[in-house]
Amino acid sequence: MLRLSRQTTPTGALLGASAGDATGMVHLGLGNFHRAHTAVYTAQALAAEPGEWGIHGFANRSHDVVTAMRAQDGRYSVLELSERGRRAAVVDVHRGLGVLADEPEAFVAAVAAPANRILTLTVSEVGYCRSPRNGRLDVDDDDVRADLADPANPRSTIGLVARGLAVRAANGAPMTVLSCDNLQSNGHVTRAVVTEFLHASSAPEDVLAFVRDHVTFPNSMVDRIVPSTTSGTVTDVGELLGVDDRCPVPAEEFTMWVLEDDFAAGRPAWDRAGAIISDEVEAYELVKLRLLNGSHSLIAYLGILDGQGTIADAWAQPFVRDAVRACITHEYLPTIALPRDFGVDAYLDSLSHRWANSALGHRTSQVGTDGSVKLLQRVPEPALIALRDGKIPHLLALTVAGWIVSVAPPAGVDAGPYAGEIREPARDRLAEVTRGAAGPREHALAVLRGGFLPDDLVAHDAFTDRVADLVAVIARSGIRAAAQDAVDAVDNRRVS
Ligand code: CS2
Repeated sequence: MLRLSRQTTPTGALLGASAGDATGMVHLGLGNFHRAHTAVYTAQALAAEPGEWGIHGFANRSHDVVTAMRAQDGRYSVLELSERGRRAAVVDVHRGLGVLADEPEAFVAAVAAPANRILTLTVSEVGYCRSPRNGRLDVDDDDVRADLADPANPRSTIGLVARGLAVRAANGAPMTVLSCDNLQSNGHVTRAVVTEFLHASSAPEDVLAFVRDHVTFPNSMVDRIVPSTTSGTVTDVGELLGVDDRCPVPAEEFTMWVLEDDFAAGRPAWDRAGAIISDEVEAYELVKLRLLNGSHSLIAYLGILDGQGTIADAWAQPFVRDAVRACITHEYLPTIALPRDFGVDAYLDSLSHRWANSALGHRTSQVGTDGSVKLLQRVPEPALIALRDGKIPHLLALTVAGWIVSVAPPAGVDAGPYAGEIREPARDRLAEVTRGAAGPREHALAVLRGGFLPDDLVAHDAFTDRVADLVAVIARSGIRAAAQDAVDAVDNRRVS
């Protein structure tokens, strides 16, 4: 079979339009999410309204996608998987490719180049270099510390973005930095950590003024479930398009993007590609981060501890549905001011369908990955709202307990066959703080007091005790018993 390229792309298989030769955007984080989301919206926007918006994309460390895309004239396909069938189309909007770890100076130069007017980021929650304890720039992180001492040779994401903007300040061309990660107020957060970095590294006043006055950081809510690529993805694309694509991206059909219209130097016509321009982005973010992502984490950890390899298999278990529904009804929904005219019942229905999509093969371990950082966006705020209202958030406590047992099982507890697939950056530190714990309760308390969660949440004994109890129930009687215990307790939630 011929390799995918400009010449071999089948007629009619192009998604939206190709970008022109010039770049207008830089993107950091060339993983599957970007390639099935922002890049797809860009291809469709270019079909609606041409413009110089080719993307110069940088992978963080891995060469795999860059090597494969280079061999395919920058092209790859998106494979949509639903219960109704499969569909593939080719995306062609990347006009420069690089690996950040190999050539950070090329990234800095691309950010500084006036022709590039938007920097988009999908660096995951981990990339924002924030302290789990207070959400500010994590000056205890080794890379951040090194970058603050030598800001001209950065290696952390925020150090690199700050460096790019500092160099750009010399030409003064306005720019937009657009976070496409699952963080509450992702634009505000990005501005805050970049600005903190510039101050802490003693950036000159003209750089600070440039970033303050000429760089915008719109908030955006991004949504599309995008699993990892497998050999099955390559085979499916081969069957559908008749070409050999070595870096296709599987994705669900559903896609959503809500953006604040705060662009310093223009943007592609993403609204004509279905993106929603709104002044209520933060409300959409809350809906998505809690109802989808928070529930997703609960499904993932309950599933992992129940021996379920995929989200669809986990969601098929009645005990998982009961726990997630209780969590949404009693612990997430009461904490959200919904956007105007938002149809919450239809949204919850669509979530249920999306999680049930067994064609996707979305792994519980993928959603369980990076829990120490992802949960911070999902659990502490709603938990604090309940606690301040005198209620114990039992299902949020269960989410944390599930994470602890999945990534750092107490002695004698078997977390099942899928727990080992989870990538967890805090694994070593978790093992360190729990070493020698007298039992599952003490084990859990050691994690809770180990600096992994915000100080103001850990200060609530009602919460830490409940998490510790649930870890003990999981250790003694299994995850189903713990989920039942948490669901039974919701009717009786007052802190005694
Ligand atoms: C998931 C998200 O891995 C996770 O934590 O909750 O990646 C989720 O699939 C996307 O945010 C959906 O938009």
